[in-house]
Amino acid sequence: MRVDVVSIFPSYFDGLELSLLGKARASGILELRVHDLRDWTSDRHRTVDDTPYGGGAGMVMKPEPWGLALDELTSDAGGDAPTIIFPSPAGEVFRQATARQLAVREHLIIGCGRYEGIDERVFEYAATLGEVRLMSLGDYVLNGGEVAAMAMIEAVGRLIPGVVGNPESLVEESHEDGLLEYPSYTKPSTWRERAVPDVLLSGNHGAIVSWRREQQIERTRTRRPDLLPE
Ligand code: 6GU
Repeated sequence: MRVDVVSIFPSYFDGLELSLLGKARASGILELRVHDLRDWTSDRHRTVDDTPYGGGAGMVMKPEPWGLALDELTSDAGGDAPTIIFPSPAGEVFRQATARQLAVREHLIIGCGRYEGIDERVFEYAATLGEVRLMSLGDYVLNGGEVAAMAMIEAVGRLIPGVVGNPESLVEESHEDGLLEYPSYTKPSTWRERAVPDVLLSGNHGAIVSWRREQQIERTRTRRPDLLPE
């Protein structure tokens, strides 16, 4: 998979050189390229923003650098049209199901906005070049798309075959089956007067499977009732 990220703070993405995603990049499973939006400006100050038409607080990202960036990053016309993601608190919520959809795409482009947002015409123009999706991490406000983009890249990247060493560890996770994950324990069997639940030491595999399932349901009911059917 190829992922192009466009940002005015490319060094945010340095962290994606670490750990599993870093290995996936080194091995070529994931081709992640981070670009500086200012490379597509032509004025002396490398300007990417301007005041909003109609007035109001803050600045809006100018369309011209975004247009040139999108043209360049979509110009090698081979394969399917890319999916173009704009992290935005005004977008649809990014979920595990979203990550699964995106993990089978050949080419993702992620455009990170700052300030009060990007000129609306950029989204219309991007829709002529690929499938556009505005995506939010949840109902709170970040200063820009970078942190959200990193979360999305990690959630999608780990679903690409070969990125996570043991594919079984992908199925037994929170959100993969619509429930929260069951609690985990390791040695010692008693720590600071707290014992590991007996069932996990019983060797009774069937009992362990049902206990874990009950735990998943109970945790989901108390912590995330919104995930359960009516
Ligand atoms: Cl994707 N962007 C910003 N700026 N804030 C957010 C968000 C995205 N998701 C949640 N809050």
